[in-house]
Amino acid sequence: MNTGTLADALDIAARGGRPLAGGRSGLTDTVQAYAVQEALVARRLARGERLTGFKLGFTSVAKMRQMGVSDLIHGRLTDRMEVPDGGRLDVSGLIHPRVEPEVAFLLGSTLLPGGDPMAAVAAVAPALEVIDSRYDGFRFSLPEVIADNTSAAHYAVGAWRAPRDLSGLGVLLELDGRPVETGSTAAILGHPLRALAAAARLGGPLEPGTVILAGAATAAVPLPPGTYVRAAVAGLGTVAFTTEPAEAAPTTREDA
Ligand code: OOG
Ligand code: MG
Repeated sequence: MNTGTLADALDIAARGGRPLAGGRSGLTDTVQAYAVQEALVARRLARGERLTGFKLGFTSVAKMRQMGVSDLIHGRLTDRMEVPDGGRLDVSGLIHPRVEPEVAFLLGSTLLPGGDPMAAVAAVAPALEVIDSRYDGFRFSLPEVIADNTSAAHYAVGAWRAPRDLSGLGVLLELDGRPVETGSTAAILGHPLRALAAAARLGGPLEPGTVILAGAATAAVPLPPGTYVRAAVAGLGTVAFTTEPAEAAPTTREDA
């Protein structure tokens, strides 16, 4: 498939809430994969969406092991993907959503490759990312997931706090008040600052106001409808949202 055709197919899959027709893309080249991602994101922007952020993926061993890949990837976030902290998210149009706990950086000035990345950071916050692979069964190669904008679907960010040391903070993910994953920010490349440096290297220059998701600290878990999701990062606070309950199946009455 050429770049535009694959971007169209992935776009249709995401909008229709159905995995890519014909299964996998067969893409094997990461340079072409980023070109597909760019074309895919361009389709969103053409529909009036606005770029809000930059995300890193596979920055933790937990995620690499879960998905069977071993390289850092990056994708783009838009305003349409944002879920307000404490808000609601309708997951009925998604294919097979999963949620994962992250930390977020907010840029106060332009992030340039090299130099001290923390100098560009205005604030930090706990975050939740909802991923939803457009490939059947959440199975993909590295180029395939890159083309699919790294499975990005939605994200929520907690209250922004003054920049602080994010090393070795406990991370907890809860569904309906039950702990489902626990980890540490140390799982993110040893220190989330390394994710920030990687964002500068791979995505730079990134504009002031950009949100950067450092990548999940734990494996992702399936996200059902009608669920209260919360992440807590020790010393940084919490972020939460609720998924809309499943629509009741229409009842058919067989009178007579
Ligand atoms: C790809 C997205 C990876 C992360 O935080 O590691 C990612 C996927 O797992 O489908 O967002
Ligand atoms: Mg993620």
